Amino acid sequence: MRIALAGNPNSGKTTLFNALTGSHQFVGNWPGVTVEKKEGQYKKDTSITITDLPGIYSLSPYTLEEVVSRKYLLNEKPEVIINIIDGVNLERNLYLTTQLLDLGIPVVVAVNRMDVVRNKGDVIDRSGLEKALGAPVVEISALKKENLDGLMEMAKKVHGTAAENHVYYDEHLEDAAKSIYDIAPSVGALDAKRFYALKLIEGDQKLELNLSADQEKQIAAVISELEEYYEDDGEGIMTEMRYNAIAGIVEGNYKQGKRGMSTSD
Ligand code: BGO
Repeated sequence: MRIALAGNPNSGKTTLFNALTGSHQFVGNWPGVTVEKKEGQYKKDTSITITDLPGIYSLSPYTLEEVVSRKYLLNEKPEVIINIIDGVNLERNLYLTTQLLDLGIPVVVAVNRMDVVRNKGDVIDRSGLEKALGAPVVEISALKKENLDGLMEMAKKVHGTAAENHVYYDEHLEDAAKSIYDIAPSVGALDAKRFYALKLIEGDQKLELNLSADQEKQIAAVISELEEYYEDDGEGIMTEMRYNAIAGIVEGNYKQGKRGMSTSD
Protein backbone atom coordinates (compact mmCIF):
# COMPACT_ATOMS: atom_id res chain seq x y z
CA MET A 1 0.00 0.00 0.00
CA ARG A 2 1.25 3.49 -0.86
CA ILE A 3 0.39 6.31 1.54
CA ALA A 4 1.12 10.00 1.00
CA LEU A 5 1.62 12.20 4.03
CA ALA A 6 0.36 15.74 3.39
CA GLY A 7 0.10 18.76 5.65
CA ASN A 8 1.02 22.36 6.36
CA PRO A 9 4.58 23.29 7.32
CA ASN A 10 5.00 22.93 11.10
CA SER A 11 1.99 20.59 11.44
CA GLY A 12 4.29 17.88 12.82
CA LYS A 13 4.72 16.02 9.54
CA THR A 14 8.41 15.26 10.02
CA THR A 15 7.81 14.08 13.58
CA LEU A 16 5.02 11.76 12.38
CA PHE A 17 7.00 10.48 9.40
CA ASN A 18 9.97 9.66 11.63
CA ALA A 19 7.77 7.98 14.24
CA LEU A 20 6.08 5.79 11.60
CA THR A 21 9.15 4.84 9.59
CA GLY A 22 12.00 4.91 12.14
CA SER A 23 15.16 3.97 10.31
CA HIS A 24 13.32 2.64 7.23
CA GLN A 25 13.83 5.87 5.30
CA PHE A 26 15.20 6.83 1.90
CA VAL A 27 16.00 10.44 1.12
CA GLY A 28 16.36 11.75 -2.43
CA ASN A 29 15.07 14.61 -4.54
CA TRP A 30 11.81 15.02 -6.41
CA PRO A 31 12.45 14.60 -10.17
CA GLY A 32 14.03 17.69 -11.71
CA VAL A 33 13.87 19.90 -8.63
CA THR A 34 15.93 20.47 -5.51
CA VAL A 35 13.05 19.72 -3.15
CA GLU A 36 13.90 16.86 -0.80
CA LYS A 37 11.86 13.68 -1.23
CA LYS A 38 11.54 11.40 1.76
CA GLU A 39 10.07 7.95 1.50
CA GLY A 40 9.97 5.21 4.05
CA GLN A 41 8.37 1.95 5.07
CA TYR A 42 5.99 1.73 8.00
CA LYS A 43 8.17 0.10 10.61
CA LYS A 44 5.40 -2.24 11.81
CA ASP A 45 4.45 -3.35 8.27
CA THR A 46 7.08 -2.86 5.62
CA SER A 47 4.58 -3.56 2.81
CA ILE A 48 3.33 0.00 3.44
CA THR A 49 5.32 2.78 1.80
CA ILE A 50 4.90 6.31 3.10
CA THR A 51 5.85 9.29 0.93
CA ASP A 52 6.36 12.53 2.81
CA LEU A 53 5.11 15.39 0.62
CA PRO A 54 6.57 18.89 1.02
CA GLY A 55 4.77 21.03 3.63
CA ILE A 56 2.15 23.17 1.84
CA TYR A 57 -0.84 25.41 2.61
CA SER A 58 -2.78 24.80 -0.60
CA LEU A 59 -2.81 22.69 -3.78
CA SER A 60 -2.26 25.80 -5.92
CA PRO A 61 0.42 25.83 -8.62
CA TYR A 62 2.33 28.78 -7.14
CA THR A 63 5.23 27.44 -5.06
CA LEU A 64 7.63 24.68 -6.03
CA GLU A 65 6.43 22.65 -3.04
CA GLU A 66 2.81 22.94 -4.17
CA VAL A 67 3.66 21.95 -7.74
CA VAL A 68 5.63 18.91 -6.54
CA SER A 69 2.87 17.82 -4.17
CA ARG A 70 0.01 18.11 -6.59
CA LYS A 71 1.89 16.48 -9.44
CA TYR A 72 2.54 13.52 -7.17
CA LEU A 73 -1.05 13.34 -5.93
CA LEU A 74 -2.57 13.65 -9.42
CA ASN A 75 -0.12 11.58 -11.45
CA GLU A 76 1.29 8.98 -9.06
CA LYS A 77 -2.04 8.52 -7.26
CA PRO A 78 -1.16 7.26 -3.79
CA GLU A 79 -3.79 4.83 -2.47
CA VAL A 80 -4.41 6.72 0.77
CA ILE A 81 -3.64 10.24 1.94
CA ILE A 82 -2.88 10.89 5.59
CA ASN A 83 -3.55 14.59 6.07
CA ILE A 84 -1.86 15.74 9.26
CA ILE A 85 -3.39 18.89 10.68
CA ASP A 86 -2.39 20.91 13.73
CA GLY A 87 -5.19 20.58 16.29
CA VAL A 88 -4.18 23.94 17.75
CA ASN A 89 -4.61 25.67 14.37
CA LEU A 90 -7.54 23.80 12.85
CA GLU A 91 -8.86 26.72 10.86
CA ARG A 92 -5.65 27.43 8.97
CA ASN A 93 -4.84 23.75 8.42
CA LEU A 94 -8.26 22.75 7.06
CA TYR A 95 -7.78 24.95 3.98
CA LEU A 96 -5.50 22.29 2.49
CA THR A 97 -7.78 19.52 3.75
CA THR A 98 -10.74 20.81 1.70
CA GLN A 99 -8.63 20.47 -1.44
CA LEU A 100 -7.17 17.06 -0.61
CA LEU A 101 -10.73 15.76 -0.16
CA ASP A 102 -11.49 16.69 -3.79
CA LEU A 103 -8.84 14.37 -5.24
CA GLY A 104 -10.90 11.17 -5.20
CA ILE A 105 -8.33 9.44 -2.98
CA PRO A 106 -9.38 8.13 0.47
CA VAL A 107 -8.17 10.59 3.11
CA VAL A 108 -7.58 10.03 6.82
CA VAL A 109 -7.35 13.28 8.78
CA ALA A 110 -4.83 13.02 11.62
CA VAL A 111 -5.41 15.81 14.15
CA ASN A 112 -1.98 16.30 15.72
CA ARG A 113 -0.77 18.07 18.87
CA MET A 114 -3.64 16.56 20.84
CA ASP A 115 -1.40 16.70 23.95
CA VAL A 116 -1.46 20.50 23.64
CA VAL A 117 -5.18 20.65 22.81
CA ARG A 118 -5.93 18.62 25.95
CA ASN A 119 -3.59 20.67 28.15
CA LYS A 120 -5.47 23.78 27.12
CA GLY A 121 -8.69 22.07 28.17
CA ASP A 122 -10.02 22.28 24.60
CA VAL A 123 -12.17 19.55 23.07
CA ILE A 124 -12.58 18.55 19.44
CA ASP A 125 -15.85 16.89 18.45
CA ARG A 126 -14.17 14.16 16.48
CA SER A 127 -17.29 12.55 15.08
CA GLY A 128 -18.77 15.96 14.22
CA LEU A 129 -15.59 16.78 12.32
CA GLU A 130 -15.82 13.42 10.53
CA LYS A 131 -19.36 14.16 9.43
CA ALA A 132 -18.46 17.65 8.20
CA LEU A 133 -15.45 16.44 6.23
CA GLY A 134 -16.84 13.12 5.10
CA ALA A 135 -13.57 11.48 6.12
CA PRO A 136 -12.33 9.63 9.21
CA VAL A 137 -10.60 11.75 11.82
CA VAL A 138 -8.00 10.29 14.18
CA GLU A 139 -6.59 12.25 17.11
CA ILE A 140 -2.85 11.83 17.60
CA SER A 141 0.24 13.24 19.20
CA ALA A 142 3.18 12.62 16.89
CA LEU A 143 5.56 13.90 19.55
CA LYS A 144 4.25 11.57 22.28
CA LYS A 145 3.64 8.77 19.75
CA GLU A 146 0.00 8.64 20.82
CA ASN A 147 -2.56 6.71 18.77
CA LEU A 148 -0.23 6.14 15.81
CA ASP A 149 -1.36 2.50 15.62
CA GLY A 150 -4.94 3.72 15.49
CA LEU A 151 -4.03 6.09 12.67
CA MET A 152 -2.41 3.34 10.61
CA GLU A 153 -5.31 0.97 11.26
CA MET A 154 -7.65 3.63 9.86
CA ALA A 155 -5.41 4.10 6.81
CA LYS A 156 -5.65 0.34 6.16
CA LYS A 157 -9.40 0.44 6.66
CA VAL A 158 -10.04 3.18 4.06
CA HIS A 159 -7.63 1.63 1.56
CA GLY A 160 -9.57 0.56 -1.53
CA THR A 161 -12.79 2.29 -0.51
CA ALA A 162 -14.52 4.77 -2.81
CA ALA A 163 -13.61 8.32 -1.84
CA GLU A 164 -16.68 10.51 -2.11
CA ASN A 165 -15.52 12.58 0.80
CA HIS A 166 -15.66 16.29 0.21
CA VAL A 167 -16.90 19.48 1.78
CA TYR A 168 -20.25 20.64 0.35
CA TYR A 169 -20.28 24.32 -0.60
CA ASP A 170 -23.55 25.60 -2.04
CA GLU A 171 -25.88 24.61 -4.83
CA HIS A 172 -24.66 27.28 -7.28
CA LEU A 173 -21.08 26.14 -6.99
CA GLU A 174 -21.98 22.44 -6.95
CA ASP A 175 -24.13 22.95 -10.07
CA ALA A 176 -21.29 24.79 -11.83
CA ALA A 177 -18.97 21.84 -11.09
CA LYS A 178 -21.54 19.44 -12.55
CA SER A 179 -21.93 21.60 -15.66
CA ILE A 180 -18.18 21.39 -16.18
CA TYR A 181 -18.31 17.56 -16.11
CA ASP A 182 -21.08 17.68 -18.73
CA ILE A 183 -19.16 20.05 -21.00
CA ALA A 184 -15.95 18.04 -20.69
CA PRO A 185 -16.78 14.37 -20.03
CA SER A 186 -13.05 13.65 -19.94
CA VAL A 187 -12.86 15.78 -16.78
CA GLY A 188 -15.96 14.08 -15.34
CA ALA A 189 -14.37 10.68 -15.87
CA LEU A 190 -11.27 11.53 -13.85
CA ASP A 191 -10.98 10.32 -10.24
CA ALA A 192 -9.98 13.86 -9.32
CA LYS A 193 -12.85 15.40 -11.30
CA ARG A 194 -14.00 17.60 -8.43
CA PHE A 195 -10.48 18.87 -7.88
CA TYR A 196 -10.16 19.77 -11.57
CA ALA A 197 -13.61 21.37 -11.81
CA LEU A 198 -13.07 23.55 -8.73
CA LYS A 199 -9.56 24.49 -9.86
CA LEU A 200 -10.96 25.47 -13.28
CA ILE A 201 -13.42 27.75 -11.45
CA GLU A 202 -10.49 29.11 -9.44
CA GLY A 203 -8.77 30.08 -12.71
CA ASP A 204 -5.86 27.67 -12.26
CA GLN A 205 -3.75 27.89 -15.42
CA LYS A 206 -1.65 24.78 -14.89
CA LEU A 207 -4.11 21.88 -15.04
CA GLU A 208 -2.89 20.15 -18.23
CA LEU A 209 -6.40 19.02 -19.19
CA ASN A 210 -6.11 19.36 -23.01
CA LEU A 211 -9.57 20.84 -23.42
CA SER A 212 -10.77 21.87 -26.88
CA ALA A 213 -11.24 25.57 -27.61
CA ASP A 214 -14.99 24.99 -27.66
CA GLN A 215 -14.96 23.26 -24.26
CA GLU A 216 -12.86 26.07 -22.82
CA LYS A 217 -15.35 28.60 -24.15
CA GLN A 218 -18.33 26.78 -22.66
CA ILE A 219 -16.59 26.36 -19.29
CA ALA A 220 -15.66 30.06 -19.30
CA ALA A 221 -19.38 30.85 -19.77
CA VAL A 222 -20.32 28.71 -16.74
CA ILE A 223 -17.67 30.48 -14.66
CA SER A 224 -18.78 33.93 -15.88
CA GLU A 225 -22.31 33.18 -14.78
CA LEU A 226 -21.06 32.17 -11.33
CA GLU A 227 -18.88 35.28 -11.14
CA GLU A 228 -21.83 37.50 -12.00
CA TYR A 229 -23.98 35.80 -9.37
CA TYR A 230 -21.39 36.23 -6.62
CA GLU A 231 -19.98 39.52 -7.93
CA ASP A 232 -16.47 38.19 -7.48
CA ASP A 233 -13.89 36.41 -9.62
CA GLY A 234 -13.57 32.62 -9.58
CA GLU A 235 -10.52 32.63 -7.35
CA GLY A 236 -12.24 34.92 -4.85
CA ILE A 237 -15.38 32.79 -4.90
CA MET A 238 -13.49 29.57 -4.18
CA THR A 239 -11.36 31.11 -1.44
CA GLU A 240 -14.40 32.54 0.30
CA MET A 241 -16.37 29.29 -0.08
CA ARG A 242 -13.55 27.36 1.53
CA TYR A 243 -12.99 29.82 4.36
CA ASN A 244 -16.70 30.08 5.13
CA ALA A 245 -17.14 26.30 5.14
CA ILE A 246 -14.09 25.89 7.39
CA ALA A 247 -15.24 28.61 9.80
CA GLY A 248 -18.54 26.76 10.21
CA ILE A 249 -16.81 23.42 10.68
CA VAL A 250 -14.44 24.77 13.37
CA GLU A 251 -17.21 26.72 15.09
CA GLY A 252 -19.33 23.60 15.36
CA ASN A 253 -16.62 21.15 16.33
CA TYR A 254 -13.93 22.88 18.41
CA LYS A 255 -14.83 23.84 21.94
CA GLN A 256 -12.45 25.96 23.96
CA GLY A 257 -12.03 24.75 27.51
CA LYS A 258 -12.33 26.70 30.73
CA ARG A 259 -8.78 27.89 30.36
CA GLY A 260 -10.18 29.82 27.42
CA MET A 261 -7.01 30.36 25.43
CA SER A 262 -7.22 31.31 21.76
CA THR A 263 -7.14 28.55 19.12
CA SER A 264 -4.78 30.61 16.99
CA ASP A 265 -1.08 30.89 17.75
C1 BGO B 1 10.22 21.60 17.60
N1 BGO B 1 2.78 17.60 20.17
C2 BGO B 1 3.60 18.63 20.48
N2 BGO B 1 3.47 19.20 21.66
N3 BGO B 1 4.54 19.07 19.62
C3 BGO B 1 4.64 18.45 18.43
C4 BGO B 1 3.82 17.37 18.05
C5 BGO B 1 2.82 16.92 18.98
O1 BGO B 1 2.05 15.99 18.76
N4 BGO B 1 4.17 17.00 16.80
C6 BGO B 1 5.19 17.79 16.43
N5 BGO B 1 5.48 18.67 17.40
P1 BGO B 1 7.77 19.08 12.66
P2 BGO B 1 6.78 19.80 10.05
C7 BGO B 1 10.52 22.46 18.75
O2 BGO B 1 11.02 21.20 16.80
O3 BGO B 1 7.57 17.63 12.69
C8 BGO B 1 6.51 19.72 17.39
O4 BGO B 1 7.27 21.16 9.66
C9 BGO B 1 11.81 22.88 18.95
N6 BGO B 1 12.80 22.47 18.06
O5 BGO B 1 8.55 18.66 18.00
O6 BGO B 1 9.15 19.59 12.41
C10 BGO B 1 7.83 19.21 16.95
O7 BGO B 1 7.63 18.70 9.55
C11 BGO B 1 12.06 23.69 20.06
O8 BGO B 1 8.92 21.27 17.46
O9 BGO B 1 6.77 19.80 11.63
C12 BGO B 1 8.47 20.47 16.40
O10 BGO B 1 5.35 19.63 9.70
C13 BGO B 1 11.05 24.05 20.91
O11 BGO B 1 6.14 20.69 16.43
C14 BGO B 1 7.30 21.23 15.81
C15 BGO B 1 9.78 23.62 20.66
O12 BGO B 1 7.18 19.67 14.01
C16 BGO B 1 7.17 21.04 14.30
C17 BGO B 1 9.52 22.83 19.56
C18 BGO B 1 14.15 22.86 18.26
